[in-house]
Amino acid sequence: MKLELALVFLAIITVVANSLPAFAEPIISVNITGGSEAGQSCVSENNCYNPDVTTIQPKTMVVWTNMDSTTHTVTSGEPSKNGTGTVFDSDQIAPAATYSFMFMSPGTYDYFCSIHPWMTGQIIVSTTASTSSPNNSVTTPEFGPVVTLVFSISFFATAFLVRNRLRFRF
Ligand SMILES: [Cu+2]
Repeated sequence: MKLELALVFLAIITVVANSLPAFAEPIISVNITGGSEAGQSCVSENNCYNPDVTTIQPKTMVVWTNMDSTTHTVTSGEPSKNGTGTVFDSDQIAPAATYSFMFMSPGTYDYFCSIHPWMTGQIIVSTTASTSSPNNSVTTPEFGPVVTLVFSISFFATAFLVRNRLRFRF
């Protein structure tokens, strides 16, 4: 009887573990390129933010990582227009630090660095496009380790129960 209960318990754990990706939002990363404060090269190569244009689905988290040795910002809007920073504004991102923003609604979101306004980027949120970018892969956070953990627990629990059953009942 205990073994049957344990197997039901393991089945429930397995179902819960398999449903986790439904709750984990995709994450995509954009790098703030080293040397961006100097201007010229990243502007001509369109990679001050790398990639400078990223297309994602709604409910995708974008994480900007400052790979430069100086402070930058991720500020919504265009530097030549009013109302910048109204959708999102990272404030100052220190070297090696990150800023994250979850995009919920479809649309085209321009952004720039308020300290170095020649640095521009764009996030396109589209329900029809798949989440993609040329330099990064989409990751589903914390699902891999959970699966491994659950599998390990299930394996050892089953082995333990089978061993006990063999010892006590046969
Ligand atoms: Cu900057």
